[in-house]
Amino acid sequence: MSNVRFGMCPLCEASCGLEVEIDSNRIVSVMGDALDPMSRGHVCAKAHALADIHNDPDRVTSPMRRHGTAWQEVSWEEALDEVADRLHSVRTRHGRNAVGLYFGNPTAHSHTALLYGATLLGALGTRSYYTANSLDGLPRMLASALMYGAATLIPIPDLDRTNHLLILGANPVVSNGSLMVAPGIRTRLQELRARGARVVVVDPRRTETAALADEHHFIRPGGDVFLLLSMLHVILAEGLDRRGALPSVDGLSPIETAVERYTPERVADAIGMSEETIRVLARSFAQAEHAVCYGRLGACTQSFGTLCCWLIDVLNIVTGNFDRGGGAMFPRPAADVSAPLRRLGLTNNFGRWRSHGRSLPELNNEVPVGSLAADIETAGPDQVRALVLHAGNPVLSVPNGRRVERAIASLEFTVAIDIYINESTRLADVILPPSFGLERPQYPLLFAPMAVRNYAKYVDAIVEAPPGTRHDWEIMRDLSLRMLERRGALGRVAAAGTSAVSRFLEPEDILSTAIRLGPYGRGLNPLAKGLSLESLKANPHGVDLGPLTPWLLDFMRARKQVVDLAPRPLLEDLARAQAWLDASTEVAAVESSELLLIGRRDPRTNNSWLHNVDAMTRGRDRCTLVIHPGDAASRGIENGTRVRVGSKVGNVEVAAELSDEVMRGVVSLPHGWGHGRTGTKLSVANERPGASANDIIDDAWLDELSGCSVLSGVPVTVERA
Ligand SMILES: Nc1nc2c(c(=O)[nH]1)N[C@H]1C(S)=C(S)[C@@H](COP(=O)(O)OP(=O)(O)OC[C@H]3O[C@@H](n4cnc5c(=O)[nH]c(N)nc54)[C@H](O)[C@@H]3O)O[C@H]1N2
Ligand SMILES: Nc1nc2c(c(=O)[nH]1)N[C@H]1C(S)=C(S)[C@@H](COP(=O)(O)OP(=O)(O)OC[C@H]3O[C@@H](n4cnc5c(=O)[nH]c(N)nc54)[C@H](O)[C@@H]3O)O[C@H]1N2
Ligand code: SF4
Ligand SMILES: [Mo]
Repeated sequence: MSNVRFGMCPLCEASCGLEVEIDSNRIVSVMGDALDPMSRGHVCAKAHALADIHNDPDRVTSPMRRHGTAWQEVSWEEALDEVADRLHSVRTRHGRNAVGLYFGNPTAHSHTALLYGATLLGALGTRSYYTANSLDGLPRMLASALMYGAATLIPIPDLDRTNHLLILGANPVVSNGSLMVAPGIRTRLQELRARGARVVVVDPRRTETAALADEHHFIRPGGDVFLLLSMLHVILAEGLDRRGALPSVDGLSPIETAVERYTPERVADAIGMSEETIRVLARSFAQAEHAVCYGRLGACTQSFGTLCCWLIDVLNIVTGNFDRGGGAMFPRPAADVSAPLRRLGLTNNFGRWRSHGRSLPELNNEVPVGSLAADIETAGPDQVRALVLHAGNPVLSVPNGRRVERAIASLEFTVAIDIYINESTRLADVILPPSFGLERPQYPLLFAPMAVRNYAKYVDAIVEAPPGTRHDWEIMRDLSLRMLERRGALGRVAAAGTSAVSRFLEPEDILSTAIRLGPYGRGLNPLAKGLSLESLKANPHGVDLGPLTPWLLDFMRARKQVVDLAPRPLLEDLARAQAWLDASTEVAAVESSELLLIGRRDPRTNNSWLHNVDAMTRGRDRCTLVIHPGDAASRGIENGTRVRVGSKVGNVEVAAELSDEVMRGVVSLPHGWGHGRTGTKLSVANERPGASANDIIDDAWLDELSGCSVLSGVPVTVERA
């Protein structure tokens, strides 16, 4: 007999509420939950993939050990012991930094993995700690650490109340939003425009989001920093700022000095925008009653990503649109596990150590993954010789993926905690299979703090995980205990302590305490009214906690802190941007044979790993190179022509798709493809392999300040294959 249960989609930040029909342990249908106060019934095509992955015959459902090219099933005890022995052996011989740890993107979508990830990192005690954040939001976090003293304070656009939304380098209509939890974004943007607000998109590609906007302007990839400097120049020069109403900030006068030289005349040609457009963008933003500039991946994972994130905030602040309704705001989540760390000043550590192979700076313990291959290849005391890979596919997701592939293959030992034998995990010695998606409880621990409304929601597991799997957090716990136990008497004491604590502090216990002690919680009084894990469980649709309210500036004032508008490392990094501007004006005069590569997301993809679901990849080829007809003509390229796209690090061959949706000089290729490699078990994905954008993205490119990989605006050559 089938019945209906309520769940949450773990695939992207939108975390949509689901109404799931199940029959025994089979997912019959997945629909949007109309009663979810955030997603209001919205789901995208990908939600249906949850059922396919749950049942995917290619899924790993028992621990596996590799012998050459063959995999052998082993028991959990045997697998965990072997992993702990091998990691411990590397650690004993080469030191703790010789064991690397990588958390991929889905780690962020499992609150239980997040809570126990810290335990695993603690047990490994390694400085060779990487996450997908250094392919994504690292510059944003560094800007926050430098300006507000906390990397976790991410300004979120108050989407539902703004009058003017300026979007730089984001395509939320396809991505469903990032560092902005706003499920059903298409409807929200339509509602926004229906009440008279303007949406302006700045992007080298006329995107699906641009199609819904009032205005779209092309910009040369990497040019945003100069657009922002120049907009600030116009606003300050024309007295359009709201300095009278500015909160307690430091550093307005260094900003005035810094932007002085960036007149629209100076930057326009280099960024491919007219002077008049820059002026109009600045004036309309400053004159709107409530405006907010929202920048995401395209503005973040580029050469000047940290500068962009900083200047976006400066723009919001000087126009009076910061920590104020309709502007950039800071949600108040029900469970804010980073708040105690923030209070202790533990979320603004930067550069305490540097990565071994490329000397990239640490931010709150993690070093940029752009250093991983070099950390493995470079001899020395901290050389990485073993790797723990959790929910990541760096072979496809990190620039110069072929180098990453060779590096991981050369390791002494690798363990992957993953649901698939994919391009990265096939290189592991042992794979430990976790539960997935609707097979475990969910709470948006990382995403409620980024939502455009305050809300909370907890859902239980809806279906049972395959019998041979374990939850991510259990795997992390058991691995941590075994690692500690191997470290002599002290280690055994630590293991016993961790084991005892973890019995009382399972993820649900931690979550329950955090909610109780949070801003809406019952506190320690059992009779008091307020939010608790139990009350959330009783309402699986979720609870609306109201619109965003201002709090950060008061909080900082009470602690005698001020927003630093002009942190020194950022001012200094402007020199690097200036050098780019000087060089680019010279280059612009020459007809360049190189084109600038940008990415593109498809509504049915999720980075590298939904391609094994037939319904997500069926039909037209999605891994094409979009090129402007003008750039195609001079190369003899027509629609459908196979082209070779190349750079210093490699070549790929894909079909060309001619369209003026990209600006002249820019080509677009999606990432996450490049399947069909020997040893993978992805029967559907391997039939439609596509090519990996990261096989041609040169890893030499970095946002040098943060060390974040550059995914956008890298030069490539394009010719007929
Ligand atoms: N060129 C280019 N490269 C990019 C990007 C780009 O735009 N352009 N985008 C970047 C971005 S934003 C990101 S976030 C990264 C992502 O980079 P990664 O996180 O390295 O890669 P994913 O493709 O997300 O792979 C996720 C892996 O997790 C596994 N998985 C799924 N669910 C679970 C689970 O519940 N538990 C466990 N243990 N495993 C699970 C999947 O099988 C898959 O192997 O890629 C980045 N790379
Ligand atoms: N369907 C789908 N949804 C996803 C994902 C997916 O793979 N598929 N991945 C998820 C993940 S992990 C993330 S982090 C989010 C990312 O979500 P978004 O931040 O919305 O990222 P993208 O959709 O890649 O959009 C980035 C935009 O930046 C533009 N761009 C590139 N370079 C520049 C530049 O120099 N300047 C400017 N102004 N624009 C530029 C690109 O053309 C593109 O339109 O999406 C999430 N949602
Ligand atoms: S937008 Fe789609 S993928 Fe993202 S949470 Fe909602 S249903 Fe899942
Ligand atoms: Mo991401």
